[in-house]
Amino acid sequence: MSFPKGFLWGGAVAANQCEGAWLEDGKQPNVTDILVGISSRDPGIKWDPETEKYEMCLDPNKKYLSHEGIDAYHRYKEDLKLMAGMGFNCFRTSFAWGRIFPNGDEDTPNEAGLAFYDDVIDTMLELGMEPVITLSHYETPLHLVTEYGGWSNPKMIKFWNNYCRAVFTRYKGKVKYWLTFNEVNNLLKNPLVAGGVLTIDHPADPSDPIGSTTEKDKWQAYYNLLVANAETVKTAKELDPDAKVGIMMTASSVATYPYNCDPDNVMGALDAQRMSNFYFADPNCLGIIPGYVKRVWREHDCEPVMTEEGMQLIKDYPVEFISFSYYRSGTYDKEVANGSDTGGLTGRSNPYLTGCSPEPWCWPIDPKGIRYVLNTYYDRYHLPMFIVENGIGLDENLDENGKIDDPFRMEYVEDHLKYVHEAILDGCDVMGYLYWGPIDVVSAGTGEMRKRYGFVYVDRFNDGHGTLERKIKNSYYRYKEIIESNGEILL
Ligand code: BGP
Repeated sequence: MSFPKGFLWGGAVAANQCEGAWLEDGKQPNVTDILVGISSRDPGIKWDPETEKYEMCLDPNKKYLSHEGIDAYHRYKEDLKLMAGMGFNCFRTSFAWGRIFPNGDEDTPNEAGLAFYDDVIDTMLELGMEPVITLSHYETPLHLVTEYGGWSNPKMIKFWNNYCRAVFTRYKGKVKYWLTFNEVNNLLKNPLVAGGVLTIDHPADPSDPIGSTTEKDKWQAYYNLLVANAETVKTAKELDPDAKVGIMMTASSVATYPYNCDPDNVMGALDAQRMSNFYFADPNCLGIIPGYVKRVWREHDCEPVMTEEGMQLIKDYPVEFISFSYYRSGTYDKEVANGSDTGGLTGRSNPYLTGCSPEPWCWPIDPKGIRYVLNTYYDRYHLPMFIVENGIGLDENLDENGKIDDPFRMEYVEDHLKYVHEAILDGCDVMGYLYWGPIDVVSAGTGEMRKRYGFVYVDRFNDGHGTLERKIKNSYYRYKEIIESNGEILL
């Protein structure tokens, strides 16, 4: 039994990490534009005591590489051709919300933004690639953050619906797969990035906008995002019945293993899975707010304001598939504080895993974890699953012949695909596999170019210099072979 017929093979990027052109053709800043990387705790905004508002104030000593990205805004045709050259039948990118609704609260969209995406989508279709579009890959327009406080404000639901209606109407019959919010379950860990959440009304400490976010703000954003997800499904059904809407989760936290069989660690691992993962997927896949979430609300006095209408929407409009990123697993040990980064949770290092990505990132490599994630989600939700991010970031330079040989990357991919196949044999319904960053892009976490995921190299460096020339790495040919054989050559 091989990979299913019609399996979606390809890669994924995000507008904010590749397009650049951050203020071109009417686009206004989004939340990632004020951060060097999303792990930064120091956003480029400043509290103005006169207006009592946050204003954008970028640090002139920092390099915001994402502002130019890899200039995909002007080079997307060349890039998409390179992707199609690997035989991709599918490609995921995001729409920068702020290109289409620059401030987010306008009534009508920016035609220039839509015109850009018209051509991106048409080019993908001409090249035989099914577009998969993330509606917001950490791309809340900054105005919605500084003016409304982001997703803790229920007005966001209306702005979001307006945006969804505009793009679902425009791309009806062209875009079938829509992902709502990238890694939405990062909300509790990174509320500014994942939910644009900012306390704009008398923050506890205006010089620490992130630290000022309260539990109540976060949980209100949680509820509003659940309603928005459900509304997205409803709107899509109404405007384009063939379209499918999926939730997008960072699933590495599903693979949080108890460090040992101490019952505290077993329960601690379950808690970590729930509060970093299932707390979001349960409502949007099952239509219920789980008891363990309500317990937190009770015990920490942070229950959000909810309406009957909102709860009904959540119940009536579950998502149609689960998409997710998976990079690595983690462990839970009660003796060690559980941190996190873009790869997922970081606990005590797992002595059974020997490989990891190079320094300074050192993400442990656990291909079996992807089988565990797929089975766990499938047992719980019985929904089709779409792997929309998996990959490895390496520090790479051209060799003396101007080439890059990257067998390590392919070892990572092949090992993960073998366990995806195992999960398919287990009975999991897997729609496809999209490699993260098939062309080098700016890293989400640290905002650097040095961490390269691509099958295609881009000549740009951490200090911002570079010709932006694209060069094919050796892995490009191997991934092509895998796709051509529909994965058969791995089995
Ligand atoms: C995910 C994000 C991506 C991405 C990836 C790798 O969390 O959805 O945007 O970049 O992680 O992370 P990084 O770029 O920090 O290596």
